[in-house]
Amino acid sequence: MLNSEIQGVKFDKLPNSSLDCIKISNKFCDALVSFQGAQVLEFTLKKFKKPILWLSKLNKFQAQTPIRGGIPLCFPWFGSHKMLSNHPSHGFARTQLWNLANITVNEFGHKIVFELTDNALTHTYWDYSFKLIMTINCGEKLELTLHIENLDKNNFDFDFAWHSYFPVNNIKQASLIGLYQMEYIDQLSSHNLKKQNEKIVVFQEEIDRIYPSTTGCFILMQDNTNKIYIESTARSVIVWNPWITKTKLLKDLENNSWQNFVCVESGQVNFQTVTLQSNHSIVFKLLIS
Ligand code: TA6
Repeated sequence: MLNSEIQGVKFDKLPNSSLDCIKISNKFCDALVSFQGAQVLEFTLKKFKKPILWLSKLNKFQAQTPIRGGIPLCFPWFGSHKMLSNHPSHGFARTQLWNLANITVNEFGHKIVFELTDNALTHTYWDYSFKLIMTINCGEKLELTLHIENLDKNNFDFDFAWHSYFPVNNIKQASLIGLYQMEYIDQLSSHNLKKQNEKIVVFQEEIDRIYPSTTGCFILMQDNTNKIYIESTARSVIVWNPWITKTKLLKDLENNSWQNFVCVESGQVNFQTVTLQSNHSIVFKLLIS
């Protein structure tokens, strides 16, 4: 067990689990972050007294099992692997144990820095040398910075997404602003390119859409008054809710949980795949408030 002399930092284990986590509390927010996946699991802004991330109650927090909720990182591919069906959905970053590089606190809150470098397992899935640095700023806003370094002698392509789960009181009263006139791929139909003709996205049925090129800035109306601002330097966004039938097929979701979350996932996917040259790096940011 790690111990911490830093104010507002507590190292612990996830419930009934061997997985390490960090509990953060400061004047702005409370947060829970797992070492597995460098994944923010919970984040509550004290001024609103409500969580701005959603976490499934059925997570068992078993090692190398994806945790449903918070902000899982999909890297170095999104969704199923294009060629190899036995490769993990959404890549390996979210099920790897990341190294805690640093934690600091100042008047603006806590900054946690996690790192992940290639290892024998990652090379079986993706034969490149790399380093990921995830910086998590827990303050008046939740800010994630992902720094991707290509340490390989070859260039490599990657997709990524912060697969963020946001709470809504009733999905049917929620809506998403910021996608008007953007093109999207409907994962539930013929995968052909469609256009967002309505000014807002509403949720009246299962939805699974990839918008490859957007402004990166959105407003999630949780209901008629409460809203969450999502701003990213990444250009793609994926919008997902499994609705009734799909939810029943996911063992880490309660049957009625589809009513209380929506995923608005910021990243670079599809024709926004990133090509990173050897010995180069790139940085993406996500701000949630
Ligand atoms: O959010 C888009 C998506 O690719 C959906 O198709 C669904 O598979 C979801 O991700 C959840 O994926 P997971 O592997 O976390 O169950």
